[in-house]
Amino acid sequence: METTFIFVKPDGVQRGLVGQILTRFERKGLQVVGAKMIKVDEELAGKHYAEHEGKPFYPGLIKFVTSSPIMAFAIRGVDAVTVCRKVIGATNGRNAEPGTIRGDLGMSGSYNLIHGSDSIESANRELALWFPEGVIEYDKSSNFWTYDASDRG
Ligand code: IDP
Ligand code: MG
Repeated sequence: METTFIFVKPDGVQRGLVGQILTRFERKGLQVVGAKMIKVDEELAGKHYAEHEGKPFYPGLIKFVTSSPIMAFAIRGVDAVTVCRKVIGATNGRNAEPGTIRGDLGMSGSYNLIHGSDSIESANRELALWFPEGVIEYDKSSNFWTYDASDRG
């Protein structure tokens, strides 16, 4: 099992899409192990997006994610990092495949509804940053029918 970090960006919250977006992960069979609404400050936004500092879109990105509340989630499952990135889709909603969150719900490359960790290392770093209190540990009974225990997948 992996745990990854996602957040619904201000555009997703303002457009009333949090429920629809979370449903994508729930119906896939993933487990929510953390959830909270946050009004992000510049310090947190800067730490989260440190890899993009210096890029032309960075100032706009920080302004965007601090402009209005976000909804943060910790999501768990087998290969959760890769699976969530696939569910989310390509960065620009106009290029993202139909069936993905960005492909179905978005038209922008910056207001693209949702963030998802891009590697296990990023997930661990981002979870420590956004959920310093840790995630919620509990058994999800439906995992029994979500995964075939005999093939470890
Ligand atoms: P990702 O969210 O698909 O991982 P990244 O390349 O990590 O995409 O970029 C982080 C975020 O920065 C994007 O989700 C998007 O909101 C914004 N962004 C990325 N590239 C551009 C761009 O070229 N113009 C404007 N905003 C961008
Ligand atoms: Mg990224």
